[in-house]
Amino acid sequence: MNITAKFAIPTPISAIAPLGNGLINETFSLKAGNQRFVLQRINATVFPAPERIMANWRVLAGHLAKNNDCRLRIPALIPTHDGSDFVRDAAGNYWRMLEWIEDSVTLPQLTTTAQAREVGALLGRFHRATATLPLEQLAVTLPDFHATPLYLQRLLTVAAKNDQANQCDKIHACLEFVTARRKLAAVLDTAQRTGHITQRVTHGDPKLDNILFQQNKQQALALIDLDTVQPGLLQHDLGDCVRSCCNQSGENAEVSPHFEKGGLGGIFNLAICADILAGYAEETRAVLTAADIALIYEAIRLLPFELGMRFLTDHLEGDRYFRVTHTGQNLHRAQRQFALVADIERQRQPLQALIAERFISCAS
Ligand code: GN1
Ligand code: MG
Repeated sequence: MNITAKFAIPTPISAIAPLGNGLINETFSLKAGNQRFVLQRINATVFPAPERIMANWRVLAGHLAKNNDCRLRIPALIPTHDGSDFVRDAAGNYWRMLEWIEDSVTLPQLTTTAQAREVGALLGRFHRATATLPLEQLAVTLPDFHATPLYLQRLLTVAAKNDQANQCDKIHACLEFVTARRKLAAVLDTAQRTGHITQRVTHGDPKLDNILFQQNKQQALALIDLDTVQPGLLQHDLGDCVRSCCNQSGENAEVSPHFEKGGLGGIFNLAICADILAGYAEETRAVLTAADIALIYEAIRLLPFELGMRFLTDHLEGDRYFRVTHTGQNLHRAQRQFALVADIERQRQPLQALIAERFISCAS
């Protein structure tokens, strides 16, 4: 089946090439006539009902079209000739076509204060723009996506049944690291259950790769990868964004043998974090409550902890979820996330001080 021919795009179609570093979906760029587009195959093992993603996308785009004083840009969904938002191939896979945002780039890492502020501000604008979008209009695209206590439970269950886990020193060290922090897993979940914080519209995956910059690398232009736009907690987004942007050598970077002590430090970049928080705080004054702010430090610590557990579980389960280039990569990624957690803990005092400073005038 010719997938691209189903979409309402110009012809001829050429130059189809893999795009980006996503770990879940398959993404391609293509040329159609004189225009470029993005084609994606959605991972239906991860997303139980991919059509919900496109339905949420439409809801979000419609909301932004009417209420966008934040000037937030997202890629448009390109319909098929018969007006659908996706195509299913013979094997049942879901494919979608997206607008190519012209003159944009992704940044492998943030190098200036201004870029970090832009990232924080873009995420803040997303939360501000969606604060008036009723949650019941959004479907849940990925159930329990940030249910950290469930990730912990699953990891411990999988590890208990896995012989490799008992024999490998690296896995053992990771499990000790996790066990020593098991209380951390419930911190946001409990705050939500007890009514201290409430669900909002979240992006779910605001890592640096999902933020497009203008070609001059100065202004953040658009937020992409909207698969996990669904009800969630603001802290999940902010924690995840900081986790990704402040881990400056990236998710696959080398780890020291003493990763659980934060290596030799220098893993979590506090200066970048300060500017992300400054940009975010400026945009979210009217959106954040004092209870939201009180959980920011824990969220920054929690998200790398959660991702580390997810990587480790996937390693123990045979790399079924996150794409890998070699066996052991998910274990390595887990170690890197735990090293980040340890480095955040090492810098707890200055980090808490700067959260207080950045958000002080926002508390309501
Ligand atoms: C996955 O597919 P991608 O690369 O945008 C994952 C995120 C992780 C991220 C780590 C649906 O995102 O939760 O933070 O990898 N997405 C899903 O790079 O699980
Ligand atoms: Mg994604």
